[in-house]
Amino acid sequence: TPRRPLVAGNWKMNGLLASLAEIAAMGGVYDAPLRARLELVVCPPATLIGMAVDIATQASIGLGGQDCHTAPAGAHTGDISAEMLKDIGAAYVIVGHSERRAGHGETDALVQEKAAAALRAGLTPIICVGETRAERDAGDALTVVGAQIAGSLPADAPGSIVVAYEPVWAIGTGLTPTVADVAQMHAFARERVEARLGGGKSASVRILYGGSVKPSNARDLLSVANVDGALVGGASLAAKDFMAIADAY
Ligand code: G2H
Repeated sequence: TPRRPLVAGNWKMNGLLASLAEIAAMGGVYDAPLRARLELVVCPPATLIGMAVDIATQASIGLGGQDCHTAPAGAHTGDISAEMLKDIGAAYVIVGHSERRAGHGETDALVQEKAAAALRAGLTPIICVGETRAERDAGDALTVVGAQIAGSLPADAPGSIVVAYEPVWAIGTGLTPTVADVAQMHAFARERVEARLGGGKSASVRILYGGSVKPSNARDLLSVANVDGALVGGASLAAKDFMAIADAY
């Protein structure tokens, strides 16, 4: 595959100054052979990104935000723009995570606007999609994810964007889909990305799997065709677990 695998950590609302030591520890394990195999990114809370830049840069670890506003600046109390993330040293930003879709009412249209804002600011968006348990049980998983891809990716996005398939029922639950289900979904997702972007761009779009990825299941999940890496939540907080997952490649 021409796609460089990407293992990204999503710290969610976790991390204090002391947690910077984990990024340093990740850097200690992310040696030249591992760097040659895969790209490593950490998305700490925005409060820590600026503090993490020196440590991460030295270790060749990329940094990302977990959300951004659609506007570059303005009267939006509490929000953070893609420009601000870029300014302090982030290269990526997660948009449309299910916790934002569910907890903050984010729609596909809004997620698409955020992804476009990220691209304008020079960030690579990691655009999240995924079905709920009820949707999967009803046999609608592919339909739902297909619609999310069509609605959440800017039509003119480049092939450098990242898509993360995160079944909502697998997030933080310890449950994961079968390897066969992951293979089916990722092949379908690539097809839908191509339908949305066109021009063969989907061949370079990295499609990550996310949802309860841990050292013990990483090898199985990451060896599936069309899985170009992982978006890791809980298991990315400790360098030991996160690097064990990265080492599964
Ligand atoms: C899914 C994932 C990271 P976890 O939200 O985005 O979290 O690995 O804790 O299930």
